[in-house]
Amino acid sequence: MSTEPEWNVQTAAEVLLDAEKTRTDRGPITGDWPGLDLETAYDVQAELMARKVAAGQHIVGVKLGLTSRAKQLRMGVDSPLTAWLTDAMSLPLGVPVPTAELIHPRVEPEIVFVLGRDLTGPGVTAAQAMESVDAVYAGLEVIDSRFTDFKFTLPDVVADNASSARFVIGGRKCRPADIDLALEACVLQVDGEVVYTAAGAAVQGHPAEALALAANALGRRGVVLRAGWTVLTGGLTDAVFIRPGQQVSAEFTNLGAIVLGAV
Ligand code: 0L1
Ligand code: MG
Repeated sequence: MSTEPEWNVQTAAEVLLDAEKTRTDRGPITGDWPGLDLETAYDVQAELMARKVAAGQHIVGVKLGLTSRAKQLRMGVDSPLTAWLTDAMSLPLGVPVPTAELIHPRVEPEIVFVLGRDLTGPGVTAAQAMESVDAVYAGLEVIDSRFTDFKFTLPDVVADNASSARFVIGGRKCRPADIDLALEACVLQVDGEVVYTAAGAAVQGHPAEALALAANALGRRGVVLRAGWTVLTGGLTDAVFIRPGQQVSAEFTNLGAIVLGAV
């Protein structure tokens, strides 16, 4: 008798949560379940998040993934996606990445919005999206795909909540009107060596476009972006591995610098 799971939304969510809990990477779900389409993958993501919420986590915002060409080229996936942030993913500034809790963490620099009012799509333009933003911050996202070697298709990474693991928000709060975010530069270093550079325009031409994209995509699924939520607009550059003892830093023109260690 076969011991293969019967693939459906529930079993896929269970398999991904188990991989996260046991720190065990696996092959893509689409290898076992070739019929997993994008819409069903978002259902898996929703089921996975419902289980995290039932276990006590709270939704604190949304994240976009694969919004820059650098990320799309590296991952071989050419479409942006949305996913969720919970309080359990938030790493306070100055606290190192707990690598023992993760599989193969990588870090990427992001421009982060905190919303001052609700934002309801579809039909939202980038300019309208920016009107809902209260503050802009520098950010670092720690991603940790549950798939071996970060190899996945779009439905796989959507189901896996876009490789979410941890995120850090910088200490300098900026007003959106005070910065040209398309021209905001970022230098990413590992142990003092410059690895990647980018400007805010790397994210969909302007990070506000990414915010509008999230509002519109989630609006079509009946979800409103709430005042107070954090929005990670997507990696500006490719991500770098972080190992115990290493230090990754992102220095922005106006948003300040974030340094992230690892234990
Ligand atoms: O910000 C991002 O583009 C995150 C993408 C998540 C998928 C990944 O690179 O593992
Ligand atoms: Mg990211």
